[in-house]
Amino acid sequence: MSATGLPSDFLARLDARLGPGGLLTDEADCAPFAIDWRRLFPGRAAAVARPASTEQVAAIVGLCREAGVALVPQGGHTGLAGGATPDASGRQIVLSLARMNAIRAVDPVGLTLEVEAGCVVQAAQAAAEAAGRLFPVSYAAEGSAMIGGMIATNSGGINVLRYGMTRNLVLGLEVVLADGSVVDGLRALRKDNAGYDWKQLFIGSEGTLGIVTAAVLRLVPRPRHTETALLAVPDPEAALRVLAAAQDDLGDTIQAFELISRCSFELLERHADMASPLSPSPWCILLEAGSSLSGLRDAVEGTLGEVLERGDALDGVLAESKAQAAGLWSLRERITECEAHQGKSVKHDVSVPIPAIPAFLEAADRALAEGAPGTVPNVFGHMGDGNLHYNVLIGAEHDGAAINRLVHDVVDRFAGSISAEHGIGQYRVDELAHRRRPEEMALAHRLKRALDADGLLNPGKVLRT
Ligand code: 2HG
Ligand code: ZN
Repeated sequence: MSATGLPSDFLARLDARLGPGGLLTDEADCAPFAIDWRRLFPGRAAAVARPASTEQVAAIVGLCREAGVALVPQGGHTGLAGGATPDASGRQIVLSLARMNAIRAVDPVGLTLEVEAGCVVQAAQAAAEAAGRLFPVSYAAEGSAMIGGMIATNSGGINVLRYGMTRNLVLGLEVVLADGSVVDGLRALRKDNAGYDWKQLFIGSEGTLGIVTAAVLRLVPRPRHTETALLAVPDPEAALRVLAAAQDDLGDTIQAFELISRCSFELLERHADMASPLSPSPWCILLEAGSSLSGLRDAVEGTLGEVLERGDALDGVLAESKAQAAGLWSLRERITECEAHQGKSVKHDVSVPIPAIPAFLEAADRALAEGAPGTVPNVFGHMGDGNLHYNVLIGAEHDGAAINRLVHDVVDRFAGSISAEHGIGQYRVDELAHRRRPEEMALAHRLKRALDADGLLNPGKVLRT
């Protein structure tokens, strides 16, 4: 054993297998990989392995297995649940997939894209766009987030109501298992019922069952016309009526329907000097529709006219240009960053049945006012798919874990989920165990044991091991 507590020649063997630049061991070099974006889960890594190929990933997993060393897979380092950072023992290895960033193939007719796990989400979008197609997973962190992390967390984003979660957009996967074997399921097929659909096990498993090294993603036709509108609404009930009107008039051309509270706009004003083009209102909706058929603008204008006339919307703006649409989107996308500048917050990534959103918000606000006076809800999110970020701004005197439980109790009353799109990571690991039925947790532990008997893949994430 060496001073690190790892077998003495272990790091040298990793280094030899990875080649020049493949292994970081210096504490200062490893430090940025050992803490999450929110800086809530500081850890310490024995080393950071940066493989450049699937074979190297398999070799590293094999060496870690022989030495009994745990591995923490990491992508773009944008997760909000501490799912990709090591613990504080200094005995875990971070496996960064960043060097495996190739775009291997684009098929604009078959509508598929094959990429490696370290490809940045925005680069995958750009490759689809260059082929005249759309890769529809989109969120504020897309400029850094990587495909491997997107798949490992089954991430959502702003287009889920039209195109589904990441799970709906993965056709094939290549995975390295805990025993170092490589399972190649990189099939570009729409229909494939030949046996178990095993890839689903790995999507959303946060690197605890296997390491995603490459994927075949589903592309969609790129809508020729896109219309983006910001609407001021008096309350969440009115927002629901706007959603119903948009569903009636615009059908499945609606691709985003985001709810933004007044508090979020205040944070944007304070920390990014960004102002809404509309006069202040308790809530806003950012709506986007897309179609390749003509007539979309008329249809969107019709919907806006109707909801304004009925008083469900108080004010509204329909973007006149791509630049104006991008400006509206940047208001929505910069909320997270402004919330971080504000100070401490307790994040909630919840979903409830869509019609229950107004009652959920009322109940959560009440629970907070009674149970944690002095806190302020900063609510925004993907109303069109039922997923809200009911984040709570807190002071030093507040107990974050208690606020978490308080809000999740309300989520339970509405038969919702405590993790809609960010995953469990370390942040929600106890809450998951507490809230899921024992049979579901027992099944999860059986899957974990079956695929990672020694518990070396991302231990302590999703499940307490
Ligand atoms: C979003 O919807 C992201 O912008 C981040 O999921 C949410 O900061 C958050 O809580
Ligand atoms: Zn979100």
